[in-house]
Amino acid sequence: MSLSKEQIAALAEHLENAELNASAVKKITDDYPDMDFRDAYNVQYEIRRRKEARGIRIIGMKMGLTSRAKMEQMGVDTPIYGFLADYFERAESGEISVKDLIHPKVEAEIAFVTKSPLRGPGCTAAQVIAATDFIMPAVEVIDSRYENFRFDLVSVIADNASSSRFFTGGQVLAPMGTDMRTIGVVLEKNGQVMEVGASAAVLGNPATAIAMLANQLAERDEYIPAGSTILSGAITAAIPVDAGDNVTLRAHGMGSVSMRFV
Ligand code: OOG
Ligand code: MG
Repeated sequence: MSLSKEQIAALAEHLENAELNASAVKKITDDYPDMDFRDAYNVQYEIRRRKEARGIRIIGMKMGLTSRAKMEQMGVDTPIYGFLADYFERAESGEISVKDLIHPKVEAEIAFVTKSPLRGPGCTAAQVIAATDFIMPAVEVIDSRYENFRFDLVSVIADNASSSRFFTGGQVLAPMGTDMRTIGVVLEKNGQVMEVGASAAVLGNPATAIAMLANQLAERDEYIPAGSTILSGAITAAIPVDAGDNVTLRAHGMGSVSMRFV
């Protein structure tokens, strides 16, 4: 750990302002090259605390960089997590205004909704399946607060793993009887296929990403509460979107989720 309490508070305010004003900033490790993972999550938890102090609810969590496609796209090699605030969620078939965002990209994901708490260490994919109420297709809209979407792991963790908005919808599935590895996904923009993949791209099984989240949270004595919505991470690379774009995610056996960027 290299950051003082005051530095953590100042960095959290700086990054949250970048989010709220939709203005890009340079990555924070340029000024704090000695920051470590613990410092980075401390900044993320301080952003979370600031939001909760204003009455914003935390409705779930997300894993990021859980597929090879994403790790290669962003040039980093370790899965990370972030939190999902209530105002990140958008209704299926809804609109999303790009003027509130810096340089949004969309990702195809599988969302898990839990019915009982999940705690690490030692949390397994089987325990995740037992604690899952249902899964559904999700489109995450990521929006790094860093210039040109360029960062290192420590910087992106502090920036709440680029979280900004997400859509869920389509057809929910019970975890029992579903092979979570073979869910085929097609991500379309303006009627054109942009990315295709299968859910096993996420750590072999997206349930493993949720178990990894529980185990990473345990390092801070945190856990996944019942009733959480958790994004398991992008199956394919993310694609940039702009005003006027229509995006549809089709997931095999799970219907589709669509949205319009305005
Ligand atoms: C970090 C967030 C990655 C995912 O699903 O892999 C992420 C980023 O690429 O900006 O949400
Ligand atoms: Mg994501």
